[in-house]
Amino acid sequence: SEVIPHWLTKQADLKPDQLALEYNEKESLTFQELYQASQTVARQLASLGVAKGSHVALLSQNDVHMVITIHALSYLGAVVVLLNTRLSSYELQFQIDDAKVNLLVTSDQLSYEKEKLEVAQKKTISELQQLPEKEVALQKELTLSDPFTIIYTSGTTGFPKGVVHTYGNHWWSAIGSALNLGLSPQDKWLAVLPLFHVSGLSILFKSVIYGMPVYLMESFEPEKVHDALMNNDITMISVVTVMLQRLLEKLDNESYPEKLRCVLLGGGPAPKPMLEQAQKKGVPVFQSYGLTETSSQIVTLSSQDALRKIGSAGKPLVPAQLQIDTPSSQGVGEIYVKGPMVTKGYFNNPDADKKAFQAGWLKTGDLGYLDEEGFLYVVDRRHDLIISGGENIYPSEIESVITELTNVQEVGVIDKPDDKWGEIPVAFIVKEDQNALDEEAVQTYVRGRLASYKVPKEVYFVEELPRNASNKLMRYKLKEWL
Ligand code: S0N
Ligand code: AMP
Ligand code: MG
Ligand code: MG
Ligand code: MG
Repeated sequence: SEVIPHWLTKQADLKPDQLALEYNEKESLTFQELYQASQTVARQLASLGVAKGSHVALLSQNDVHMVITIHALSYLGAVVVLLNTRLSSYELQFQIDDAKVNLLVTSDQLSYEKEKLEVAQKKTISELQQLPEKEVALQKELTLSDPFTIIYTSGTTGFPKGVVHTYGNHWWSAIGSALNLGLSPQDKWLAVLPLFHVSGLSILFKSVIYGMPVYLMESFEPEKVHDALMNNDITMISVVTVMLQRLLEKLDNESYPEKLRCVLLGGGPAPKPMLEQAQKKGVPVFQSYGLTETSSQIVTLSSQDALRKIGSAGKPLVPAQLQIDTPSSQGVGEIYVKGPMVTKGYFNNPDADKKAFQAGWLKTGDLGYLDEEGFLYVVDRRHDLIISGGENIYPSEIESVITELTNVQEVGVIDKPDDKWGEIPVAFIVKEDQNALDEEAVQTYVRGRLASYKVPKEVYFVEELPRNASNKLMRYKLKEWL
């Protein structure tokens, strides 16, 4: 299988003094420093027995230690399982068990989660830093077909699936992006999207593959991001719609510096009025389409085409292909994609693999069409998927939790359009008797079990749910009821 020199070791050799990471507003690491820090942590992890093939889960907000730990694990050939900090303990435990995790590493801030979760070994970042270094041979090369990261993505059945990314997936994702967006020695990419999503994580690999600095931010505070864009020589930033909306609100009577050349927008649909407003304010938005399974963007619209093709997600990247499966008379069909950035499959889940892949193509479940020039328009999401602020929710995950409540006979969850989050989940419930359950009780129960963005914002109690002849819930009817 194909092998490349370790990407961080390479940059430490080529550009030792080049800035690799800026964090906490004023602190920074060069590639040489990032390399050394990562090698040290790799040896500390080795003292715990972490080795090639180990599965190490990381639960952390975006911070410098998270970046170092990810690179450290690559020096050991271990697989990183990236955990979403907004999930409940139940959801985290499912992923830890499903991914066969050997060690959990949490940031110090999230150490309370560590206490609740069951894993063979657990360490906070501070505890990790106390460990002795074990002298082991660290990887000098990366084998492109080796697995490197696992990120869970919601599934239609209510159980999330672990998307496995190889080094090659991340490599080709970064290369495809650079061939599309271009590279400049001045580039600096602002990472405020979570590193536990491929949207944020992919920026780290672009950094070590391009030799490009990353400006890392721990949480999305619109004023702080605005100031960083104004004052810190940022050329690229990745955002989801809700972030761009909040940033545009901050941009009155001024514009971003000329050097900000790309605002990469992805993770869900982009409302046209927002795109038009961005255009008016001179913000260089690049719309994109991508999935966790495609290791980040796989289709992108350049800002030059943004107005002419408003609403389009663009064209597939150089190494990628796209086709519309069995299009209707209007040309709408399921979006299939193919390319070396596409995952080879889910972790330990042959059923999911069987459903998702066909003859080398990933069946995305999304519906779209191509215009006469080959630009992609995404018209509907994969079955029933709700996207709230860039976070995915399947109705079935919420339905199965609500069903656990006594006095719930049946429940149906749908999405409702929302000005802030794009979509929010709402629930329709048929009670067994008329008493003893109100909206708040339902919300409180769900809040104890699922991430808070999955708590139905509205709960309606109804006499019955609309079902078709084969007893299938007709969600579109529920949408009409709204
Ligand atoms: C939008 C974000 C930042 C909002 O979080 P914020 O404001 O920091 O909230 P908190 O302070 O943590 O919590 C306050 C309350 O708000 C609730 N809440 C938080 N997030 C959401 C949400 N998404 N929906 C609804 N409610 C939310 C909290 O629960 C809390 O409520 P209470 O008080 O009740 O507990 C944050 O949500 C965020 O970071 N979103 C983005 C996630 C993301 O990255 N999604 C993309 C995933 N997709 C991919 O990775 C593939 C596509 C891709 O790679 C890509 C995507 C975008 C851009 C580029 C690319 C690329 O191709 O490179
Ligand atoms: P995730 O699994 O979190 O990466 O989410 C991927 C899903 O987000 C896709 O399957 C789509 O349903 C949705 N999505 C991503 N990009 C777009 C876009 N440009 N327009 C509409 N939906 C999108
Ligand atoms: Mg997903
Ligand atoms: Mg916040
Ligand atoms: Mg998502």
